[in-house]
Amino acid sequence: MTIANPSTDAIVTPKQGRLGISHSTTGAKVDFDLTQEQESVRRTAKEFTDANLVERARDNDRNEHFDLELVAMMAKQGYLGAVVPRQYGGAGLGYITYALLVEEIGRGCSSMRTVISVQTSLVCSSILRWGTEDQKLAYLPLLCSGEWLGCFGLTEPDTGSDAANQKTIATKTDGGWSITGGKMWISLGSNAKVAMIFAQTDPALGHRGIACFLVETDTSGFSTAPIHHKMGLRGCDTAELMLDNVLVGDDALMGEVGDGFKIAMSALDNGRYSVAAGCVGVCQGSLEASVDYSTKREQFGKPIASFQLVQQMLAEIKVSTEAARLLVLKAGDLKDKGRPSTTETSIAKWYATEAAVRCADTAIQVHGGSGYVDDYPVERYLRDVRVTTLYEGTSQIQQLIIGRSLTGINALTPQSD
Ligand code: COS
Repeated sequence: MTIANPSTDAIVTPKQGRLGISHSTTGAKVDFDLTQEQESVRRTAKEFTDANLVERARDNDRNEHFDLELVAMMAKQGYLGAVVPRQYGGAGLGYITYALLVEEIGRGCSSMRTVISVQTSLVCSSILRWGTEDQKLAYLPLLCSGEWLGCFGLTEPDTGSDAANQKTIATKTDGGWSITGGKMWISLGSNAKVAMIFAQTDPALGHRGIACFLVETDTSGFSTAPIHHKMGLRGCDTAELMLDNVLVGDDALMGEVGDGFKIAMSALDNGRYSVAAGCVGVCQGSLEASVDYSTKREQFGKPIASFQLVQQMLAEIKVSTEAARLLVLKAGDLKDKGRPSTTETSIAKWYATEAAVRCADTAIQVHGGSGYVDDYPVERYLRDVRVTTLYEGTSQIQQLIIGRSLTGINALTPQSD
């Protein structure tokens, strides 16, 4: 998809409007066709997903197995460094193209999609934007190739939505820092070789005292514990991180002391985008499974798809899928143009994650009793996707970001009379 604006070359002229929509020559022009590269990446990701992820997703879910072989296969496809420039070992894709591939992976397996979201959008994108040249050269090739996994250590046992309230402390030493604290609900935490660790350097400074460190997880004092019995994402590694006087050099600092909160927020602008794209995949998967099932399953002597109330459910899933996809691609267009996209990303994340929960739930309704067991993917879709309205910022946090952009009022800070 290419979305043009008046300041760039016209992609669709009024006479050429492929959708039969004519715009004035001074208005915005929208072209819903994919470029050849986008179409090719999407098709390859679809084939990869159908050939590899779909089949293994159920067993990995049943066995709570974090499938490192699949992770290596995704790395080989270039999916772990998709938006990283080639000079650092990435695939150099744009954000719209990235969303298309994340959607396909998300349709197959949200656990594997989470690997891409964390590795590519949270960790690689942050190093790319905030890292020194040495840090980029040291870590990006290892992360893009999948040789190393990375994780994002922001959330703590007592620090979720209020991300500025970091209890992990970094204390200055001679030539480096000592970090002590704990992180919670960290995707890839048990397997990561490098962790982005956010820590407070001076509590009096609030969010302006937070720093971000690239901590290699084999450093003395760093330990992890896996988290089991999750509702979904059972094929993904989720862990708790413990840091007990972990000593790192000054060269582990990313950005300046005090940049940590901005690093976290900019990382989440990218992470939320990929979560939203993956949720479009779950919507699409729910749609395909429901159409397939309802056209084959017969009741009262005819396919259940012939009943109006079933068609209504299919239509609801379809419209939610299309709307979610367009919101993701709109945010991606801004990212590709290097424009601010925080609000549009929150809009896409809020809508797409809630839509995915709704679509998966409706798909179970279409499947009836069969949808309640894992012979079909829809019950896993629902369990896997339920966390997406919680992680990387709850739906309520996205709504507050949107509300603030509309009103200029930060609902989280005390208002003066
Ligand atoms: N990119 C870069 N910088 C950003 C930013 C963004 N998207 N959003 C905010 N900032 C900066 C602001 O510019 C401000 O900078 P200054 O110190 O120079 O003024 C600073 O960060 C503080 O911003 P703000 O006042 O908006 O912070 P709030 O404390 O009001 O918090 C929310 C904002 C609630 C949006 C934030 O805490 C948040 O996203 N919380 C959810 C955390 C989350 O998603 N956790 C899940 C972790 S991963 S599972």
